[in-house]
Amino acid sequence: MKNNHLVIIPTYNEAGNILKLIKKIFSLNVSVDILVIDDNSPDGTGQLVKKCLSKYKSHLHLMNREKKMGLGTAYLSGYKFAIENKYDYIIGMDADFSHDPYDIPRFIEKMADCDLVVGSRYIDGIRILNWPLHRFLLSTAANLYYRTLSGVPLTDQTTAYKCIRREALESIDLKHFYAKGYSFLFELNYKIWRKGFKIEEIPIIFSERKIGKTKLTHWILLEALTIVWRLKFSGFLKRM
Ligand SMILES: Nc1nc2c(ncn2[C@@H]2O[C@H](COP(=O)(O)OP(=O)(O)O)[C@@H](O)[C@H]2O)c(=O)[nH]1
Ligand SMILES: [Mg+2]
Repeated sequence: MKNNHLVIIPTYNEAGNILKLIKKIFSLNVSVDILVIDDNSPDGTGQLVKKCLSKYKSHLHLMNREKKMGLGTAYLSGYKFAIENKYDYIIGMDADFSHDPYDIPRFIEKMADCDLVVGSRYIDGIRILNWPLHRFLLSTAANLYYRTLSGVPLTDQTTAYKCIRREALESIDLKHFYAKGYSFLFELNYKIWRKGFKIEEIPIIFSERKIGKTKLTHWILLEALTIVWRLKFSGFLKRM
């Protein structure tokens, strides 16, 4: 029988991390299922997960997509799966251990009175380990930019570690998202906030990956710069 909550993990070239992460999550004292969304990683991440599907039976799922299509579209496919399979809470996290799996129970606990819980690296101080300075500056600038322009009251607008109630996901149109890449993370917060759902943050520690490489590209950064204007402009057109 399936569990009530689902953890979505998008992967691209995470062969050194994914099985360890799956094992760690299933060893926690929480009942969650896992969905890995792999974009045909050349390093064989998808095949590794496929081999251990039978071990975890109905609690581990794998979605294989034919090519790299961006983090945002991976999450959208995962959310559709979660809605179809009636999971209550849907947690998103990176595959590279930047997000500590031990935080999962804290997200679930906080969800008792929230619709979206966001893991923030920036409430009550800064909790980032081993990030190069340019990544930190980029993240800080992106947060300031998004908060000032959009009004979304979060200290961390771009974190992927978050937990959403299924009803909140069902209320937004998953077919119409502008962002394909990392800025999807902001677009989702923005849309849920605009619907008036209750959003809270919990502090998390983010540690830079030890295995594998980042997939952040200049294209993703360009999309991140324009997304807030596209959302604001579409809202303006709807009001006309
Ligand atoms: N399925 C899928 N996963 C992706 C894609 N891009 C990034 N990821 C995953 O998204 C997570 C965050 O990516 P990462 O490279 O660690 O970004 P960073 O932490 O910002 O440097 C990791 O689990 C990646 O494997 C993509 O295009 N498709
Ligand atoms: Mg990472």
